[in-house]
Amino acid sequence: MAVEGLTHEEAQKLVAALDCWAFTRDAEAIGRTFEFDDFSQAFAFMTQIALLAEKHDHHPEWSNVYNKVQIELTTHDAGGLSMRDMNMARAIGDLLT
Ligand code: HBI
Repeated sequence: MAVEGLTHEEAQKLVAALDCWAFTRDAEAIGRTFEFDDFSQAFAFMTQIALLAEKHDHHPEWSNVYNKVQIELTTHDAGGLSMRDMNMARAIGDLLT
Protein backbone atom coordinates (compact mmCIF):
# COMPACT_ATOMS: atom_id res chain seq x y z
CA MET A 1 0.00 0.00 0.00
CA ALA A 2 1.50 3.36 -0.97
CA VAL A 3 1.88 5.69 1.99
CA GLU A 4 2.87 9.35 1.62
CA GLY A 5 6.25 10.08 3.16
CA LEU A 6 7.16 13.18 5.18
CA THR A 7 9.66 15.76 3.96
CA HIS A 8 12.73 16.06 6.15
CA GLU A 9 11.52 19.45 7.38
CA GLU A 10 8.12 18.05 8.32
CA ALA A 11 9.76 15.12 10.10
CA GLN A 12 12.12 17.43 12.00
CA LYS A 13 9.21 19.45 13.38
CA LEU A 14 7.30 16.32 14.36
CA VAL A 15 10.28 14.57 16.00
CA ALA A 16 11.02 17.73 17.99
CA ALA A 17 7.45 17.59 19.32
CA LEU A 18 7.87 13.96 20.44
CA ASP A 19 9.57 13.31 23.78
CA CYS A 20 12.75 11.26 23.68
CA TRP A 21 12.57 10.05 20.08
CA ALA A 22 15.45 10.72 17.72
CA PHE A 23 16.24 10.23 14.05
CA THR A 24 18.06 7.03 13.17
CA ARG A 25 19.19 5.44 9.90
CA ASP A 26 20.02 8.76 8.20
CA ALA A 27 16.60 10.13 9.26
CA GLU A 28 14.75 7.29 7.53
CA ALA A 29 13.55 6.10 10.95
CA ILE A 30 13.02 7.32 14.50
CA GLY A 31 14.21 5.44 17.53
CA ARG A 32 13.91 5.34 21.29
CA THR A 33 15.17 3.04 24.02
CA PHE A 34 13.07 2.22 27.08
CA GLU A 35 14.40 0.79 30.34
CA PHE A 36 12.28 -1.00 32.94
CA ASP A 37 12.81 -2.49 36.39
CA ASP A 38 12.93 -6.04 35.08
CA PHE A 39 12.18 -8.31 32.14
CA SER A 40 8.54 -8.84 33.06
CA GLN A 41 7.83 -5.11 32.89
CA ALA A 42 9.68 -4.82 29.60
CA PHE A 43 7.76 -7.71 28.10
CA ALA A 44 4.43 -6.37 29.33
CA PHE A 45 5.27 -3.10 27.54
CA MET A 46 6.09 -5.02 24.39
CA THR A 47 2.76 -6.85 24.62
CA GLN A 48 0.91 -3.54 24.79
CA ILE A 49 2.87 -2.28 21.77
CA ALA A 50 2.05 -5.42 19.82
CA LEU A 51 -1.65 -4.70 20.27
CA LEU A 52 -1.10 -1.06 19.28
CA ALA A 53 0.76 -2.15 16.17
CA GLU A 54 -2.16 -4.28 15.09
CA LYS A 55 -4.59 -1.45 15.81
CA HIS A 56 -2.45 1.01 13.81
CA ASP A 57 -1.54 -1.56 11.16
CA HIS A 58 1.99 -0.23 11.70
CA HIS A 59 4.69 -2.45 13.19
CA PRO A 60 7.92 -1.55 14.99
CA GLU A 61 11.40 -2.87 14.38
CA TRP A 62 12.46 -3.66 17.91
CA SER A 63 14.77 -5.61 20.18
CA ASN A 64 14.67 -6.60 23.83
CA VAL A 65 17.58 -7.35 26.14
CA TYR A 66 16.33 -8.18 29.66
CA ASN A 67 14.82 -4.87 30.95
CA LYS A 68 15.57 -2.77 27.85
CA VAL A 69 13.39 -2.36 24.78
CA GLN A 70 14.87 -0.64 21.72
CA ILE A 71 12.33 0.51 19.14
CA GLU A 72 12.70 1.94 15.67
CA LEU A 73 9.81 3.12 13.53
CA THR A 74 9.88 3.57 9.79
CA THR A 75 7.29 3.15 7.05
CA HIS A 76 8.35 0.43 4.67
CA ASP A 77 5.60 1.41 2.23
CA ALA A 78 6.94 4.99 2.08
CA GLY A 79 10.63 4.13 2.15
CA GLY A 80 11.11 6.42 5.12
CA LEU A 81 9.11 8.34 7.70
CA SER A 82 5.38 8.97 7.49
CA MET A 83 2.67 10.21 9.82
CA ARG A 84 2.10 6.57 10.74
CA ASP A 85 5.48 6.56 12.49
CA MET A 86 4.76 9.77 14.35
CA ASN A 87 1.30 8.61 15.42
CA MET A 88 2.71 5.28 16.60
CA ALA A 89 5.53 7.00 18.51
CA ARG A 90 2.99 9.19 20.27
CA ALA A 91 0.80 6.20 21.10
CA ILE A 92 3.78 4.27 22.50
CA GLY A 93 4.81 7.24 24.63
CA ASP A 94 1.26 7.50 25.95
CA LEU A 95 1.55 3.95 27.34
CA LEU A 96 4.03 5.31 29.90
CA THR A 97 1.81 8.05 31.26
N1 HBI B 1 4.52 -1.40 9.36
N2 HBI B 1 6.41 -0.16 9.90
C1 HBI B 1 5.51 -0.58 8.99
N3 HBI B 1 5.62 -0.12 7.72
C2 HBI B 1 4.72 -0.50 6.78
O1 HBI B 1 4.82 -0.07 5.63
C3 HBI B 1 3.66 -1.36 7.14
C4 HBI B 1 3.61 -1.82 8.46
N4 HBI B 1 2.64 -2.67 8.86
C5 HBI B 1 1.64 -3.16 7.94
C6 HBI B 1 1.72 -2.60 6.61
N5 HBI B 1 2.70 -1.76 6.23
C7 HBI B 1 0.62 -2.99 5.67
O2 HBI B 1 -0.23 -1.89 5.47
C8 HBI B 1 1.18 -3.35 4.31
O3 HBI B 1 2.06 -4.41 4.52
C9 HBI B 1 0.05 -3.78 3.40
